[in-house]
Amino acid sequence: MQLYGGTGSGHSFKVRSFLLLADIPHVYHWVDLDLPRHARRPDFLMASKFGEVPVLMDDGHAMCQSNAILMYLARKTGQYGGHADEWQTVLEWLCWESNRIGFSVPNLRYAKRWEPQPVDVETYLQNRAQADLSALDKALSQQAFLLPSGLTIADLSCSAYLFWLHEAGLTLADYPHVERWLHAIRQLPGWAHPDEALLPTA
Ligand SMILES: N[C@@H](CCC(=O)N[C@@H](CS)C(=O)NCC(=O)O)C(=O)O
Repeated sequence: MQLYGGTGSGHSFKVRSFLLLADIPHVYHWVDLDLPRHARRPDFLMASKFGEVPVLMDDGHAMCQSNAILMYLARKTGQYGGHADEWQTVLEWLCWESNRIGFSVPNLRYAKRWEPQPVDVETYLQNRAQADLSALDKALSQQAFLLPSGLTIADLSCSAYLFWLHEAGLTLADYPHVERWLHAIRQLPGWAHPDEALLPTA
């Protein structure tokens, strides 16, 4: 397998962390997201339907959209998909992520770190991120991971941007169950922080 990803991209990190934790041999191709879209590496331009990272190449097929890729990997490898009767709940979390924590936290981080937004916009994003973190904290107060059986792609998806939460101006101490959950994920064999996992490889 080959993965195209970029520095600072939590969407890329979801897939990279799956491959690292599951110990799946793959080649990581770093894409320079600071370049204008048309100037990015030609193999990536060919493979990327929407011009975004991540893109996973497997058996000659190019796949995009991080949560769809996670579903593909879980089904293909039999890892991190949870029990069969948990699959519907896994999908619920993936859909929730794309519209909630995967929207609020990355956009707030982007505003705080790279491109300041009008105060009203930042307030909107901050309120939304806080609500999303509270929802996660509540779910995680009941069990160690989002699904009873243990780590699944729901956890990899929902946690991806939270390893940079401080860059969004928020503090994990306000969400103790989320903090404990992220700590547990960090301890898993093969896990690497996104700042390291998404760097160009030699
Ligand atoms: N919905 C997509 C979002 C992917 C996305 O937003 N990728 C960003 C990096 S995090 C990107 O490629 N940005 C560069 C660009 O749009 O030019 C997914 O889940 O994979």
